[in-house]
Amino acid sequence: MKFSDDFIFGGATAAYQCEGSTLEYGKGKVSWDDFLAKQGRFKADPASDFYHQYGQDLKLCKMFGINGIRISISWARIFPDGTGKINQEGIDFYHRVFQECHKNNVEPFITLHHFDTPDTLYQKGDFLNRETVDAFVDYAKFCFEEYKDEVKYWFTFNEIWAVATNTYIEGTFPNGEKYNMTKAFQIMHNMMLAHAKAVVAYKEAGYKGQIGCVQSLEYKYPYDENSLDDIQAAKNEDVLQNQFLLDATFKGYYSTETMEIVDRLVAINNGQLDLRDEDFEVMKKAAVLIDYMGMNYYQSRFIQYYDGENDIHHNGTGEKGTSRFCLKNVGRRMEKEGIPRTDWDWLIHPESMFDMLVRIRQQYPNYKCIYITENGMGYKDEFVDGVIDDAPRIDYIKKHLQYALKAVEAGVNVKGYFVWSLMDMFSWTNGYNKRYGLFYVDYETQKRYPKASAYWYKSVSETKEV
Ligand code: BGP
Repeated sequence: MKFSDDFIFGGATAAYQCEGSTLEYGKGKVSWDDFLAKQGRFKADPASDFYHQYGQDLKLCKMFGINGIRISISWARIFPDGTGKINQEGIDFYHRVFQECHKNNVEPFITLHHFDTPDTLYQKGDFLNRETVDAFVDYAKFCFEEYKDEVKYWFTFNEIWAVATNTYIEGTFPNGEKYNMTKAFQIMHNMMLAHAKAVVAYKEAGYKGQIGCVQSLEYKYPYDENSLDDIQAAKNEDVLQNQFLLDATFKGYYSTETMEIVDRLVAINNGQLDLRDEDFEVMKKAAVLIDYMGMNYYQSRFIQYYDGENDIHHNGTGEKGTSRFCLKNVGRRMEKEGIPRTDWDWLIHPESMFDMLVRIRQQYPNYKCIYITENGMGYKDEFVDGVIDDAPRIDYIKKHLQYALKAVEAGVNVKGYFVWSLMDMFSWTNGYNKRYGLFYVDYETQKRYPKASAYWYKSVSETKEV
């Protein structure tokens, strides 16, 4: 079986990770700028300098059969303070980028928010503050109208779970709070509310394009499938990362099963959630109106029962075997024999992507369509005289594409796949030694070099076979 002729073989990017020029051309500060400066490990300038290099990146897309690109708009380039005064230079920049996409027959899929809340709003509580919800909707409406002739595919948010866990559980995103389950759930809810309001606004205005959001999912298996405790631990983590957001996306409310676990986890934290009836009204509307969901999929987890103290260590250096994720009353993530890992301890388990796709179709039969909006492998690429032989990455992508195709065979409507990432770029908590690109970036010269994976991806895009 082959992929259909209109299948998107894409590459994914995100503004803050590739644009560089983080405080130039009228752009306002975002939550990351001071946070990274304080850490002093690395910064997002010039990254892959997409601000100036997008012409060559899009040319490479065309040459290598990449017919779709995920790009995010930097909110603070349009509204430097999040609301109010606009920055014309920023607005014009994205017009130029989108026009260049179309010139090269590369369909732009645009994300409105990819982890980079404008600092002014971030300082007021980010999406925990409902003012940010309203500001986001205004920004979204502005973009819908401004770019209506160039953009037909929108995503409201990238990876709401990643925002929640990295900000409030793992503490690796600004400003690094740990083990606060209540804030994690609350920010997910508020962001899904903002998503829903933006979707309803888009559809009510009658634009011709399509809209959805991007969720990051990981299949959670019990470490010991015969242990009831492990089964419950896996369910806890599943609700925390997957089911809470999938319910919000496709139902517009949280099921009783979901809320039982959410309430328990929040109560243990002595917390309380602010979930209002009027939120669910708009979320239910959006659940019917969305055209697709973007699924970022990298790995699965094996979860064991755990009642010890919270203990999380993020492997942000590529020193294999240094990760720990033990969450009190939720579970502990385990390695599993026979399942390989990357140097950053990400499990390579492609069949779990199939399991997740099939699960969505079964559990949320109204889902319409799925784009795999990110999948790829962080790897310490070696550059030898301009040649980058990234065979492990090819193997990773190939197997995931095979399982995507298997899911299509099983009746799941998957319409596209975007490799994370199009070219090497800045990685939020890992810096620059974790490369993902199809194209190697020499950060000194900003020259791009196609890796072996880029040539291989081109042949897949041409033959539609994998
Ligand atoms: C996703 C994000 C991307 C990207 C990717 C790889 O969570 O949407 O922005 O960074 O993961 O993650 P990392 O860079 O941490 O390896």
